[in-house]
Amino acid sequence: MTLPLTFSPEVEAAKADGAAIVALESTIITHGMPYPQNVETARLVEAEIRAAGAVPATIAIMDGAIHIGLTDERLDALAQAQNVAKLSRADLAVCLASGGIGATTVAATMICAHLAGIHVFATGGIGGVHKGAEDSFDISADLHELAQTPVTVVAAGAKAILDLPKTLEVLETLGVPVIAHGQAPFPAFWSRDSGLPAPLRIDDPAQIAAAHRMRTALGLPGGQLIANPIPVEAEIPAETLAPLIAQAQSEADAQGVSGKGVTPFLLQRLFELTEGKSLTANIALVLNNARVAAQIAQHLRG
Ligand code: PSU
Ligand code: MN
Repeated sequence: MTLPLTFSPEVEAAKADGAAIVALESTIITHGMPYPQNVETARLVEAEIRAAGAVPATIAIMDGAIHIGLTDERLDALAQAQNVAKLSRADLAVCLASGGIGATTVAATMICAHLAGIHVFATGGIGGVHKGAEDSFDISADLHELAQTPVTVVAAGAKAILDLPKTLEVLETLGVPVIAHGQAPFPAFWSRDSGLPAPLRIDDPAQIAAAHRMRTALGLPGGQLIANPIPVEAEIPAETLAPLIAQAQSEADAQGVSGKGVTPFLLQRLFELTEGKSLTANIALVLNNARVAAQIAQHLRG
């Protein structure tokens, strides 16, 4: 069976030239932001990567193929489509085999990026250990993917809707390097400081790339999580968010939201409870991550 990989003309050319390429996920488009901000943000993020001298490769499943890089028409169609599946490691093959339309989470994007020979990926925040996981067992497959697929993921830490101490513990257990960029603390998505120290810190993108290559040389599977804080001017203080997160979480519990529905529900409720401020911050941090990912990708070509 041949691998159902379809490259956009832009990414195809970048691969032929050995140019720097940055993968982008699509769940943030279909399940993380409302239309039309989702498609506007996706275009801004792509533009940011091009401005930083790299080529963006937004990844999604359409028409039975893994699309590496979306044309403008495909990006628009995805952003407006209803009932797009949220794909992780478990459901990627089924979506492809059945010809459905699917958005890739961090886990699925890492798998597809690796198949496409792309080493760096920018997103907003990774999935992690949910609050109350001791009862629900809700731990994102993103964490296990970081432990087994060799892609460097640039994110603004993990979302403050998660249990961050437990998320860091699981990452440590799985042997995932968690590397803060430009500061010592582990960032908490909308806020720069989670109150927890990051296990590792590297400020130089070239050194982040060297660490990526070193893992491969050592025969260690898995990637790296680069925890890049939201820009100062865009952050929402953790104290402001804490009561709103608690409210959103108790609503999710009361309504019996579970499984794949939890993260999209919490993000949507926070968007409403912050009167859109969470989305503005989310856009700023993704752009910032795209910039850093493009710098790392310059040192991980080919
Ligand atoms: N970051 C965002 N918005 C999102 C996500 C990340 O700013 O919607 C998505 C990512 O695709 C991530 C997923 O992989 O949420 C995690 O979902 P879960 O908790 O169900 O594993
Ligand atoms: Mn989950």
